[in-house]
Amino acid sequence: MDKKMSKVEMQLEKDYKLFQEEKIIPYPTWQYGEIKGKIITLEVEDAPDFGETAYVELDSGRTAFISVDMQTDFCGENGYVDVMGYDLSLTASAIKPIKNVLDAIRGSDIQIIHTREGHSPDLSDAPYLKVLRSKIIGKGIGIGDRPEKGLGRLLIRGEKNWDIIDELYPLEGEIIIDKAGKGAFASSNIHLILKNLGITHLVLTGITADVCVHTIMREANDYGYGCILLKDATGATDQGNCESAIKSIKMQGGVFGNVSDSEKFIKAFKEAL
Ligand code: C5J
Repeated sequence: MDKKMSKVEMQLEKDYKLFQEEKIIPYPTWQYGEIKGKIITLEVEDAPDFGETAYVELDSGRTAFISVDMQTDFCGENGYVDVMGYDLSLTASAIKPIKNVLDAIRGSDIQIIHTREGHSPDLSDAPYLKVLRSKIIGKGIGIGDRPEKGLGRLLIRGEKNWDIIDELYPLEGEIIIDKAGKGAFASSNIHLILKNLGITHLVLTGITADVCVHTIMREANDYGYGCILLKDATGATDQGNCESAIKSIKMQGGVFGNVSDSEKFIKAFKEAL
């Protein structure tokens, strides 16, 4: 005798059929309840397979836009990334697309969240080997040290270089999450905040694509959040790593979520209004 289908199995049949007909990954109202804001239908690339296009539905009232670590230390002169000798233009390229999205969504019901990576002045919350390796690659100037022309101690909370760059500085009402790690779920209160706000989907931007953005996306994906990376609103210390990080999200039909870009997101957001 056939086994009775569970609620999840029945829903999967329905949503699979919808995807076959319309290429839409629907907002799971069966799971989260009625839409709180507006439905945003966002075009995502290379989904489910490379060369194909699909559409992901988001509830604006349950979506968080996350700008990861847009700090001087990661995209400004004499910051951490600069001291390590990397090309700053690769990480700074994310600034304009992030600003464009912020300009479009500020004042809406999408929750804006900024993260900052950093450590306490006595380095007590910094993994020792992380600090040591940074000193080695920085030829004596690593996490906790002050570069000759720098604004303060690298990646130390409260220092000017650790803070978010002026162009993207959070406005009142936007949430700032301080994290001591590359990810955020193990080293900050982000999960509590997202749960308290009823957030189900994350639109990820910021730097660096292959390190903090990817780690947060992987963590969030495992916790069941729907994640979308805006690929032009991210960057890395190495272009090849950035491209690989973006490509790896798209494997297996979207192993860590989906990929779109800032223009598509702004367009979808405006169409939803
Ligand atoms: C790094 C980050 N790359 N924000 N941090 O060390 O990605």
